[in-house]
Amino acid sequence: MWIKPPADIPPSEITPAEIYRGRRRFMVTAGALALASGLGQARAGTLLSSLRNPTYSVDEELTSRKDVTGYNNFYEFGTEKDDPARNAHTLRTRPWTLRVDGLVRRPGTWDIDRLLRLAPMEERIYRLRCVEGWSMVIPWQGYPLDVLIRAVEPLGSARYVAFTTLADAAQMPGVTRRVLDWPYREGLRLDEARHPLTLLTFGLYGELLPNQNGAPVRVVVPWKYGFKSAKSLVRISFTEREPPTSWGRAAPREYGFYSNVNPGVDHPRWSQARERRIGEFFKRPTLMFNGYAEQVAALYSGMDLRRFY
Ligand SMILES: Nc1nc2c(c(=O)[nH]1)N[C@H]1C(S)=C(S)[C@@H](COP(=O)(O)O)O[C@H]1N2
Ligand SMILES: [Mo]
Repeated sequence: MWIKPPADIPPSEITPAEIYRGRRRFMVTAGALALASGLGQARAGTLLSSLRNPTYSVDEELTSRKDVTGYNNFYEFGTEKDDPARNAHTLRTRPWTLRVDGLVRRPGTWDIDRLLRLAPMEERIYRLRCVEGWSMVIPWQGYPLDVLIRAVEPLGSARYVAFTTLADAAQMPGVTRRVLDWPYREGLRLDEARHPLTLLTFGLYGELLPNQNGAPVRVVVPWKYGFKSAKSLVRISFTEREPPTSWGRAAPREYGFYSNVNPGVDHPRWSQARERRIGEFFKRPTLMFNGYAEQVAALYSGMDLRRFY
């Protein structure tokens, strides 16, 4: 089965996932993938067919797959950059469910393979800027979070979404250390969550997400610092009030709820004016909203971004 391209993508832009690797391999479409995962075989390395969405992709050199999957922040598996790649093999990503609840007309529990098939997989090449001062360019596979939001029908009173990620000490050695208040929690304003750039993400480099990158499902919010992009989601709740976040609770002066990439607002302990693109030597200037200002600035018109950092 081949997934029909979304109507706004010209066929000339369709790029199969195999371009990433020289090896010839079998394509696994979403249908076959569901079958494989039913048999307990879905794992990192399983190909995920997708269609490049050029409207939401940047034309910049990709960060190597080795760096994307080897230099990570995923504190549930340790605080060193190479800890997640070394330790995350213990994460079991099947079976897996995502609970969607709170202020919605259709709360429910989504099996990961049903969630995978909810919409056509798109490939989007996004910049990711970590609050620590490094950045990457990553080809993700996913579809807009708004597809799921529409499916669950938020009530008029819903103003925020709260993300909760897995915290299981049996699978995640870092959870036994109290570096953060587990489970890892994040949140977005509802209009941010519904923005077409906000991606519910299942893969990278044309394959199911490696565990260290947040398998089996994470969110990617490219105009915000990386920590807003919560990994290994188990619950999405719709709320009326701004939800608490793990980093906000750990250090409220340093990590605000918005955490938009902003070269003009420094972290209290370091400048955010420049960044090191992983794989490059010289630093480059950090762009307002990580370079996505044209698409997202309107979300914050009239807001003082020094106060709402
Ligand atoms: N559950 C969870 N999600 C998380 C983190 C984490 O420690 N735990 N780290 C965040 C940070 S600080 C960054 S920069 C990105 C890194 O994503 P990547 O490793 O896939 O590049 O994941 C974010 N999501
Ligand atoms: Mo980060």
